[in-house]
Amino acid sequence: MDRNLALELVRVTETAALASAGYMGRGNKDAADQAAVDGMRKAFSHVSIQGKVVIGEGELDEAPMLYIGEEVGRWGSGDRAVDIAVDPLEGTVLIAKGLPNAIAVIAMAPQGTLLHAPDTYMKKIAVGPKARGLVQLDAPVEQNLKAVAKALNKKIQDLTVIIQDRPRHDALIQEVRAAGCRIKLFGDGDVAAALATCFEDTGIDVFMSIGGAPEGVIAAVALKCLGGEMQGKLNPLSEEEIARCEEMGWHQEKINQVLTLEDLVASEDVFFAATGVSDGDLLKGVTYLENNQAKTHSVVMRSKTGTIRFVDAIHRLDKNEILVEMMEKHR
Ligand code: VTB
Repeated sequence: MDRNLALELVRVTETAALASAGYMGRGNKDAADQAAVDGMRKAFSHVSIQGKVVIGEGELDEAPMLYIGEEVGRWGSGDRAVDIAVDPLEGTVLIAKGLPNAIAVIAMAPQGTLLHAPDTYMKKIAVGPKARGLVQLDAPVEQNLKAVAKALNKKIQDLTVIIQDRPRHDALIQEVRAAGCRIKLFGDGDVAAALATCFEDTGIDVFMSIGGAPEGVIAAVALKCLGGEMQGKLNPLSEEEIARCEEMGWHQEKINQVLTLEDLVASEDVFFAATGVSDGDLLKGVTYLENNQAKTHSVVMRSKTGTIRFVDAIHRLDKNEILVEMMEKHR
């Protein structure tokens, strides 16, 4: 992939964010999600790729748009064949309640290189570049935290671990507390939480959680671009999830396997783009300005070149054709 398609991708995440941000605090997570999906799909048709969704809104029968297997992009004859992973609105509950850290996000990689993760839970660990290679998903929590503290030249009491606020993490939280670390609990949106480990300003050093496997693959693309480390292991929590794994050819032995960053994303030329929908640790959310304008804040990355761009944009909601359509439908 020669051209920096990341810049094309940011238009897609911007459109999803702009389409859904109007739903902030309006208590309707499904409408917000639908708006993001709608915006993302519309904007995709202008991107010069032959894209296939490998992680999306679900199977064809359960999602009308951006379903797994859907073709996205312009599909021009010279366009590159790519795997696409999307989460048009990562944190639908966050937007419905007006809480921080909702983002619109896309990951892209050469065809056949993104893990086709079943939609089940996944146990995950992520750290920034300085602690890369020093954590092991299955190692005792304290051992990992000590290794990270050493790599970051910090006292263990000064480490901040971000964990999703769920009863399934009660034991983990106890272990992190016993090790003496600080904890930041978050309600939803574990892609943003994993990403935060790679930016010192966020104050977040380690991400440990059991969250969605699809979100794990998306975050892994970002961590690859950022030089961080991420590992995962499928963690189906119900009979239904086990059946879903089996349907996709994940038998018990494969489920138990620790997936390295390489297993999650088997390419060194991957792209990631995210736009803030509500204000977050890394990205500000959409703000509305005078004269029908709105401002977005995004981050775009490419692993091959290692470039990380923060892109601020001011959009005219009454001039851009796609945005005009989105505003009519969703505001
Ligand atoms: C996870 C996490 C996501 O929802 O899928 C979570 O990866 C669902 O957890 O980022 P629960 O089933 O406990 O609610 C998110 O937080 C948002 O989609």
